[in-house]
Amino acid sequence: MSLLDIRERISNARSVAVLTGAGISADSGVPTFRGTDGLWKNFRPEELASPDAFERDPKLVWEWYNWRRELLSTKTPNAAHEAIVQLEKQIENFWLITQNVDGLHRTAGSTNMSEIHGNIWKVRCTNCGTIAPNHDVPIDILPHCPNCQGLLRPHIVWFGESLAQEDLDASFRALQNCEILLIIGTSGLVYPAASFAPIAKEHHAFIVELNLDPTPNSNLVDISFQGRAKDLVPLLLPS
Ligand code: BJW
Ligand code: ZN
Repeated sequence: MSLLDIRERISNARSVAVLTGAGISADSGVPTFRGTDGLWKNFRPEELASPDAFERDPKLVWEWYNWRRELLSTKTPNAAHEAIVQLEKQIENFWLITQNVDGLHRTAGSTNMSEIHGNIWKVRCTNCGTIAPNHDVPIDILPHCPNCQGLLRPHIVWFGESLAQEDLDASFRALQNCEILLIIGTSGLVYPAASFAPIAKEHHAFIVELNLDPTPNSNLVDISFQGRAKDLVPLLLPS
């Protein structure tokens, strides 16, 4: 089966879900998590993206986020992000589930979406829970809540933390109802997103994976294409 066949299937589908990971933003120059260019000062992301790390050393964790915010502020969506916006416009029932916190899907114009791991351009008060947009580059370290002076943290889901129930509900709804699931640029290692392909399969979705390399999902999906997201995703757009 070729990409052209998949395009044909998509053009006839009434419901499509898309799951994206860091690979889609790699084509915009954003480092992936498990690639070596994702390292900062020799820390692995797993060492910094946790509530324990923030409790131990909030300044260090905020410095890491400042490094990433600075880098991201120079990046723009690529052809793959843009193709997904077009899919949303053309498919009757469309839902994008992204693990990315970089906000590039939103910048590109996607709206029917769940950012299941949060967004690096939002902050949350550790005291009163208020969530607010924040685009400061760099952000003042340590940032405090204008309402209650509590310490602000990134509005991001760290390891060991639960995803927002409304994001899980919207994701499960999309996975259970889609005719086609596209999985783009994720290593498929992090839960609960790692269980999304099996859920869609149980509900008889046709699953297509697009990734530079094979992943744990490759054996489960109906078809897997190897290549760059920015080259492959635009080829799936119904003409
Ligand atoms: C290209 C490309 C190009 C490159 N084109 N492709 C069940 C079993 C075992 C463990 C658990 C479990 N349930 C929960 C856990 C614990 C944990 C977990 O999954 N651990 C695993 C590592 C085993 N999960 C959690 O803690 C989650 N919480 C949760 O489940 O709560 C309930 C609970 C808690 C505890 C126990 C049990 C239940 C929360 C997970 C939140 C993860 N958040 C992160 C960090 C955010 C920090 C930040 O950004 O600031 O989100 S982890 C990190 O990985 C980030 C990403 O969104 C996520 C996924 O990574 P992704 O996107 O797949 O990137 P990479 O780098 O891994 O892969 C890139 C891919 O792109 C590669 O495949 C490349 O080939 C490809 N690629 N260039 C196309 N140009
Ligand atoms: Zn507050």
